[in-house]
Amino acid sequence: GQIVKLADYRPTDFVLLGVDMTLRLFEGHTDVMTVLAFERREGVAIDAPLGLDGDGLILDSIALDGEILSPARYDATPDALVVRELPANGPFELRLENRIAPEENTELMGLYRSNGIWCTQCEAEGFRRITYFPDRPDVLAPYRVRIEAEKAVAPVLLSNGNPIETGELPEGRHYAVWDDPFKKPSYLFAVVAGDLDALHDSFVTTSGRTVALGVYTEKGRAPQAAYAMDALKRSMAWDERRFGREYDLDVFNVVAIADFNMGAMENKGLNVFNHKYVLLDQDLATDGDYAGVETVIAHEYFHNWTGNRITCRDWFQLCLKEGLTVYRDQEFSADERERTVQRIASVRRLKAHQFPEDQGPLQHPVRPAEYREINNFYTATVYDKGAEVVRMIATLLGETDFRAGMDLYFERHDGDAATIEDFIACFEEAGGLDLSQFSLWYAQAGTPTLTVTESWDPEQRQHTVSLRQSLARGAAGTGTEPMVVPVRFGLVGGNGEDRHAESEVSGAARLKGDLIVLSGGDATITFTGLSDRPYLSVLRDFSAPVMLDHEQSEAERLALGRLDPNLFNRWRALDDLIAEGLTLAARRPLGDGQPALKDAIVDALLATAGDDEIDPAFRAQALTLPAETDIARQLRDNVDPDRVHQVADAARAAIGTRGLASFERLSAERATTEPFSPDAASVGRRALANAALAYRCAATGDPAAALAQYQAASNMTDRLGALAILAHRFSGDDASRSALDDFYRRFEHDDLVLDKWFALQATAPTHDAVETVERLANHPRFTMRNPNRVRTVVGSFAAVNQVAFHRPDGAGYRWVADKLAALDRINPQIAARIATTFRAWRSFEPGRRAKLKETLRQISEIKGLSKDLKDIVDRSRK
Ligand code: DPP
Ligand code: ZN
Repeated sequence: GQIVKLADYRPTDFVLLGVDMTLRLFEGHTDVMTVLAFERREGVAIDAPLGLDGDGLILDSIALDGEILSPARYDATPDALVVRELPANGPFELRLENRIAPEENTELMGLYRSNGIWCTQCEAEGFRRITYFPDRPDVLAPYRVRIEAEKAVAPVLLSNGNPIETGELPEGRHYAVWDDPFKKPSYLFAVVAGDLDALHDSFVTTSGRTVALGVYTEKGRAPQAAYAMDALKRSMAWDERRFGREYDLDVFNVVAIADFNMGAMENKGLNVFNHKYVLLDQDLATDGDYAGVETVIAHEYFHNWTGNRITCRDWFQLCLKEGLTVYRDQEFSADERERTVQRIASVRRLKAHQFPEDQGPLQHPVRPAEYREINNFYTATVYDKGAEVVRMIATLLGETDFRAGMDLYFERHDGDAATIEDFIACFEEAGGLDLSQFSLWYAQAGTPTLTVTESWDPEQRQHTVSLRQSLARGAAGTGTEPMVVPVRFGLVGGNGEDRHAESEVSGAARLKGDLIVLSGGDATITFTGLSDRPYLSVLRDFSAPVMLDHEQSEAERLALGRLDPNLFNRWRALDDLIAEGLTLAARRPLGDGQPALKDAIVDALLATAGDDEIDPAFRAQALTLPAETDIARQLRDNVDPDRVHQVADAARAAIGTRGLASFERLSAERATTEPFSPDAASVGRRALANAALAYRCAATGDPAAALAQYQAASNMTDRLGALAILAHRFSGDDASRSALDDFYRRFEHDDLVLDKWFALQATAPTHDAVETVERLANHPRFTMRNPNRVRTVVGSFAAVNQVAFHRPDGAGYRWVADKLAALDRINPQIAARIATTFRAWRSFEPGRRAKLKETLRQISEIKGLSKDLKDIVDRSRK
């Protein structure tokens, strides 16, 4: 495949003035007619041809300003259309006709059918599978779209913008015309047609315009869209309040689709969603599902300004819309729910997904400089680290200046296809500061290490804090210059209050309130006038995406875990102690008789968990051990996933045993069946009770309490929480089998719930889960055609089930490779995503390392390997 480079960017030779499309939908095929108005850009050579992108297209006819073109004037291949001898001056019109087959589109890019519903996915390069087009994000134009279909099959016809006309056609057909006055790139184009139900509502914007809202679902499921609709209205109000952003069209529609590669897609005025992020019902959905719907609805809605009104100049700038929009949806969740708990969840996700990516062979900067396949860059680095970079800008500027910078960005770049440089310039102006060094965060890949050391001088009563940053060169080969690292901190006294102290800085840093802005390799800050030694609470709220190397005694960290007025760091003090304990234990040989966690640490955890004064959601977070993949990452090399799992499991049993009475109380309390509500407080109580139940069962080795909760549950969170314990801790036992069978019988009618049944079994941490997934893949309800189903069986097995995927005999690797070979022919994008689980091969002990390496080689030799999968495998092997 060809490498696309940021440095090669240049604008198109022709400016697109407008798009007029007609899609005639029939059973088995769709006829597409596209009229494109162009104008040669000033200064472009008279003989410059017009090149359009295609992907698997066959051109049926082409006319220029109404005249059929002779074949000498153009070259049409499936991948490109080149037209020569175009008018020197003034606009001209190209009229193209082609036929496509949405029914045969298994990649789910372009126009395809899902359960009989026609829908589109065009980001990043799907539009070229519908028609020849300058399919790149810097080509913006207004669109008019006419859809025709048989009325009985597709009574609902939707596209971007506002509806302007509908009417009847012969032979039971009808049509609708949609007009989108906002110039947009082709990746935001969308069409949906089918027999859909809808939930309707409206929203009055701050300037008094009424927007008609619709959430479309498969027949009979509209009531399940109620929470999505509520989240949408809250998102619209929040964006007005927080960022002054008002919605701009007369309608806003969301459509829930069963077969969808991504979570959702922010098409202008017509968001298309994976139905997993729309449909909810307390009997069918967990609290996590509710949170997912809220986040994704908000995220896609927020794209209307950060992504659509201001889009990206090229795909290298993907983080311009994604990092910023993730930052915005995280802020929304923080405002709507509980800030610290949301922050803990985001940091956990960053560490679980982005850190390993940034420290392995698929490493790339937040703004990559080159790619072979853009679909492979919708990554944790672009999204989540991209959001962290925006968060750091907000931290450095402070609330007022950050908002001023955002306002300037919206004002200056509305209607533009912008770059990171454009974005940064707005904050430089608003904050009156130079962000050129800061911008290295976009260009340098890798996770920096921040090393912090302290020394207390009892004579002088002064505390010296030294900070040092370092960045190792990784697979991306980008620079390792010192960056601007905002370090939020506090000096905590024994009374749990932040001390104020005089300070003096030496080295490359400055102090701004509770922020140390480190800008060079190292700096030292001396705090004076202290009565006694404070506890240093550093990197509060995870103010920069770095690995913190802070040598601090266990006693100090236990004190901060109790006292720190910054709740995030109170959580982290304990979490770090636990992670460190587990990492050390995993390095020791099996059965050395030493406990995984010291009693003092367990007691601190139990004190937090049992303290009814503390928010239950926070206590549940505290009880959630670091992910085994995160422990593996911290081990760095010679990882044995079985050992990591044994250590984590032993820790759970030890915590459960020591806190049994408390866990019995906490898990039983909530069995007093309070009525279901998805609000944050109720969610926190359920999370705590379910965590307590898991520890209780880990301690007793008895599934009875889980089985009782499974049977008595009045909502899916409690039911699934109990089932997860049965399926994982008691995998293979009668209690587990009968509960799984019961769950299947209860919910087999609902594919989204069935996914949970598949996922729980695929992730059971036992070696025989390899045989389980083989059985699941042969289950009549398994299909490679539904991305959610593939992700729950193959994807979660490979990404989550560290014990079975990494079974020492290599059977897990072989099974996944086998599935990837089949999947790649159907949906290469999903295959490539799942294949990223092989990337960490170097970090394992020699046996697994060799087998992983060999499996990667075998995958690379699959005949007809897609560009998507080949790109991941090639980069992973390096
Ligand atoms: N639809 C995906 C998202 O919103 C890609 N833009 O992140
Ligand atoms: Zn997005």
